[in-house]
Amino acid sequence: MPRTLITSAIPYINGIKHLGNLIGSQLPADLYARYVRARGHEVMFICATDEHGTPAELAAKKAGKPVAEYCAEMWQVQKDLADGFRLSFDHFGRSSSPQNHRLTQHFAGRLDEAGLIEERSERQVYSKADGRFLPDRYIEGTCPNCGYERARGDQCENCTKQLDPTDLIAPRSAISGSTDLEVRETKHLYLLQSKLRDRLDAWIDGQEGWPVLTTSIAKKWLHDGDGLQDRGITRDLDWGIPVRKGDVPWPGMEGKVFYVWFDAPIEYIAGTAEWADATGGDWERWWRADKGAEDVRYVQFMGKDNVPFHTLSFPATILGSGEPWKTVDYLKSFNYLNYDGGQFSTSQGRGVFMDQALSILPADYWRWWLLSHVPESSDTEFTWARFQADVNKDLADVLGNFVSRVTKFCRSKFGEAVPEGGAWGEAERALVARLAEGLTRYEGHMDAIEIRKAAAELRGLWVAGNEYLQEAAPWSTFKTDPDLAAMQIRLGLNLIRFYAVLSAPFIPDAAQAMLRAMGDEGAGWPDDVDDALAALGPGHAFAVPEVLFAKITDAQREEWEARFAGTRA
Ligand code: B3M
Ligand code: ZN
Repeated sequence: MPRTLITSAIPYINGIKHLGNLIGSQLPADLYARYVRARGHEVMFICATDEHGTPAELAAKKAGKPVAEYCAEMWQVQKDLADGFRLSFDHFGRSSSPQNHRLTQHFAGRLDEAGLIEERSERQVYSKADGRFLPDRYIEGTCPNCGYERARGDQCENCTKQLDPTDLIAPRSAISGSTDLEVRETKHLYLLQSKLRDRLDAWIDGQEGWPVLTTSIAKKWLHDGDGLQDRGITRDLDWGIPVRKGDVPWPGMEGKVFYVWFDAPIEYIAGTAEWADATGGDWERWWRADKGAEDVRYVQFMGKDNVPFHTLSFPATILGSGEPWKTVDYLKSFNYLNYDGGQFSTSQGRGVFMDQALSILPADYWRWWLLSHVPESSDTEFTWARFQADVNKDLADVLGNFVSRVTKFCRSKFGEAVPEGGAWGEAERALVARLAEGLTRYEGHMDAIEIRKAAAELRGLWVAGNEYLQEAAPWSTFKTDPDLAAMQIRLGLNLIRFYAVLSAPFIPDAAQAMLRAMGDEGAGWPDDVDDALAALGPGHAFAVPEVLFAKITDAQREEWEARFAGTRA
């Protein structure tokens, strides 16, 4: 059985994520996990909350709570929302787990033994007004690379360049806004990434068929200008993973913690260990080539701003350890989803957030629209008008209408069981041939994680069924040839089952409702379209399902447009 390890970038703990975050990693990762499970793979799908560093501390401060308490609460909030969107993680972990403490300290110890860590006295920005050092996001200023004015101390959101706080032009404290800053000496550990440049370069060159977006970002930071820099991996903060060499203290590093971007990707491994501890499973067979993971295919999902950390920093940790850890086999990255003429923004509360989305519509509406418009080759934009038009057309007019017409017609003319009728004729054989070709293309796009193409192909399969029904017109043939109508409807009912199975990765709740109505909840992926469309034989009982997708009305659209126009309180 093929084995697939899937990780989604782990969302920061600092509040509820917006739809741009969701479509940038977790949702496409879930689509793929559901698909490969349906194709018979053994899957380990891991996500977690990213709980350390300045985002967590700043958010807890704002909420007026101790940071550990804040993180525990927000983990539950994010977990419930993930469940609401039907994200099918095998485990949703926490980067603050004991497993991650242990593994992060282990990696640091190994890197030190390999001569890849150096203690450096460095100049850090100190805020006199705040009485503390200002690492990473505690400081904001202008990006020296692109001139963006709201760049943070760790990375420029605009051009993705990784930064050090002292690089910023016109810096200010993110806590107090104070510009009364000075540079002071402090000691930190540096990961000597520059020594790993050739190994990383060769490793990236050895990857076949990665998306251009991924490799171009990796190569850019590997070769451009100052190229791969040694990175400080410790911070003067209270909250985080204490700096230790494996299980022994690190002299001179007392009171310091690891940098959040050092421990966050290690949580992919630690999250699997959390899963193992909770279930009695074996996590090493997913992660260690010497413990059975050599045949695992590892796929990562993330937004483009996270790519440098996953193509350079995290592989530097893994390769530098000298141990046989699994590295990523395919890295799928995404551009940004914009909101109604601007950007989604957590800090400004702009856009639609996961809790708000679920409060107005079921998950499948969002899943379908977001996945079928996923920003793969360029940024895309959410507008309420597009959302309304696409959802009404694809889900209500095409798929929902098909299901409703077939089941209601059958109930009224033949009763609630699959009717018999004669053998397929020319029109049916032509439809089956069309569906078989489409299915092969759909599988090809899903295998390649070409999500927009896959969604378009799936929509095409739904449309083909509708067109068939329109031309076959069983409501007319019934009057002259009830047997012919029965055969057409028998095929229609089987199409509902077929669509449910293929659509489940995109719209799992509707798919389940369709299968339940067809009395075949265990239906598996079709090997052969002819067989799949004869699976429900004459006499098989079915039910007319509730309306699958209600149309979004103009009044609803206008109300939501107004409600979500401003910024969240
Ligand atoms: N938490 C950034 C983000 O949510 C960061 C990802 C970590 S992946 C190891 O976009
Ligand atoms: Zn920049």
